[in-house]
Amino acid sequence: MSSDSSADLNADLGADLGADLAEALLALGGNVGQVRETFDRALAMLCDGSEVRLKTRSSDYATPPWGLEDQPPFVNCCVAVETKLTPQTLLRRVQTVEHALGRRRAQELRWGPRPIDIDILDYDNIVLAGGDLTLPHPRLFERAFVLVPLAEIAPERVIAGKRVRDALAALDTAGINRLPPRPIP
Ligand code: A4P
Ligand code: MG
Repeated sequence: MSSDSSADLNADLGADLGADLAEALLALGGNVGQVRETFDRALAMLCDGSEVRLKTRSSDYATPPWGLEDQPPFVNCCVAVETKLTPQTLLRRVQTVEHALGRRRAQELRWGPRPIDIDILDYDNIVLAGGDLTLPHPRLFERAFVLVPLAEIAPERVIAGKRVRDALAALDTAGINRLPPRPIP
């Protein structure tokens, strides 16, 4: 490193990021606390601009609870990021962020209430199964709360042979509503 100034450090990290970049699609959801603010914090923690860079963020959507219906509505969004992390390292990073923002898996019901959940939907079309990471996300195509925001940012993307907008057309989107942008504080 040629200099110890933080500006130069960031410039060097930015240059590194350009080397071997993958694109990952992530789904964020939550229904406990101020979820939209939690999304902002999650993305600020996750997308440090060096190892993970935010490319596109969908609108936030209010969505009816899926899987376990007797719980408050969720807020969901999707993002595209560029990263030089491996898929497994990205998974550890998102789980660290979830934990920092109050998610406690051991105390949750499956598909139950949570302050934040971050799923990796796709990572450069890699197929993985059997370990602690399945790619693409196995329940992606069952979930309008994922496909509605994903279709906003990547309608033509083909994942596991299915175009996102076509997969969305096969699902019931009743009750899913785009939330207006929040005023800038
Ligand atoms: N894991 C494997 N593959 C992946 C991947 N591609 N991305 C493993 C992320 N994690 C992956 O995760 C359990 C384990 O899955 C992790 O340890 C990781 O090693 P989890 O987040 O605790 O999973 P879960 O909640 O039990 O199940 P699942 O199917 O991921 O469900 P969700 O999506 O987390 O369900 N309704 C609405 N409207 N909106 C929602 O956001 N969310 C849920 C939670 C239920 N209903 C919802 C929503
Ligand atoms: Mg999950």
